[in-house]
Amino acid sequence: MLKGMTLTQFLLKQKRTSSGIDENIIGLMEGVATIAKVISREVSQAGLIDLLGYQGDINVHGEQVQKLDAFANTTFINVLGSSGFLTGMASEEIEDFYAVPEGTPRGNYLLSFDPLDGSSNIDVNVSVGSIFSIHKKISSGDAVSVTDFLQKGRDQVGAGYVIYGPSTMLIFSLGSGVQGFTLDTSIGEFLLSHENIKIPIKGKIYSINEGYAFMWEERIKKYVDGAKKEGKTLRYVGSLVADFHRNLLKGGLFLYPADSKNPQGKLRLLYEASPLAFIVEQAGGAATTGSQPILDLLPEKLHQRVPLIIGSINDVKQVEAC
Ligand code: AHM
Ligand code: MG
Repeated sequence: MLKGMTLTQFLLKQKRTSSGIDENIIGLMEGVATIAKVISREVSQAGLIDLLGYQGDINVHGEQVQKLDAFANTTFINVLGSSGFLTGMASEEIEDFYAVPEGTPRGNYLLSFDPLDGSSNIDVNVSVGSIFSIHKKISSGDAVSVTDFLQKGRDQVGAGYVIYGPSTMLIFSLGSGVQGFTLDTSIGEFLLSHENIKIPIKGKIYSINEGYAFMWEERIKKYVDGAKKEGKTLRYVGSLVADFHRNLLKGGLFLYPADSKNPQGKLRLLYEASPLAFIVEQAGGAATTGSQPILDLLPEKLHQRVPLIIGSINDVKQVEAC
C-alpha cells in the first residue's frame, strides 16, 4: 500500500525496482508535475482574473493577455525546454516541433503534448486537461528530426494526463501500471491517491457526440443503438480528458469516430489518442481506430488526426464486432 506517497518518493521507488526508469525520467516527471501546478493555479483563477481574453488583448497592466492554452504551451516549454532531459518537444499548439537549441543542455527524450485540451470549456468552468507522451530519441547525432516524433505509440516510454477538475490530478504510466496522484494544494504536493488503476472490463457508459449521428458510419450507429437497448447511459462532457478519466475509473467507452465531416476523425494521434491509448492498455483496456490498435499506428505527420474508440476492453470488442 503506497497511498499518500509523494510523487518524488514514488518515482525513486520505481527507479529501484524498474530498470527502464532513470534520473532523466524522474526529472521529466517532476517537470510535468511543476507544469501541472502552474497551469492548475492559472486555470483555477480563470473566472476571477482577466485571463480569458484572446491573444493580442491588452490587460490593465498594459501587458499582452494570453489565452490559457497559449499560457499552458509556454509553461511546458519554459519548464522543460532547457531542463536537460529533452532534445525536442511537439505541441498541438505549435505548427512545427521545438528543437532544444544548441548550447542548451539536451537529454535523450522527446515530449509530445497537448498543453490544454478542451480549452473551449474553460469559459464555462468545465474540467480541462493536459496530455503528454514521452519517447526516446531514435535518430543519430545531436539534432532532433521529425522522424523522432513519428514513432509508434507502443514505443512510448511513458504517457499521462493532468485533469484540472474539482481537484487537480496527474495520471501516468511509465510502462508498469497506471498511477493517479492528487494535488494537495495546502502543501503543494501530488500525493498518490489512485494506486495501480484498472479499468473495469465492461462499462455502463458510452460517450460520443450524438449530435453527429447523421454523419456516422453504419457500425457506429449499430453500436450506439445496441448500447441504448442494453440500458447504457450517455455521458459526454466534450472535454476529452474529463470524458476519458471518468470512463477509466468507472468503466465505459469513449468514441470520436470518423464521420462524413471528419473522415480522419478529429482528435490528434500524437498528443491525444496515443498517450491515452498507452494509459488505457496499461490499465487493462483497449483503444482502436475501429480497424487497428491505436498504439500500432506509425504516424505520418505531427498533427495527424485519427478516429478514436477507447475504454473498457469488452466495449471496444463490441464495436469491433459491429
Ligand atoms: P481541442 O484540441 O481543440 O481542444 O479539441 C479537442 C476536444 C476534446 O477535448 C473533445 O473530446 C472534443 O474536442 C470534442 O469535440 P466535439 O465538440 O466535436 O464533440
Ligand atoms: Mg486537444
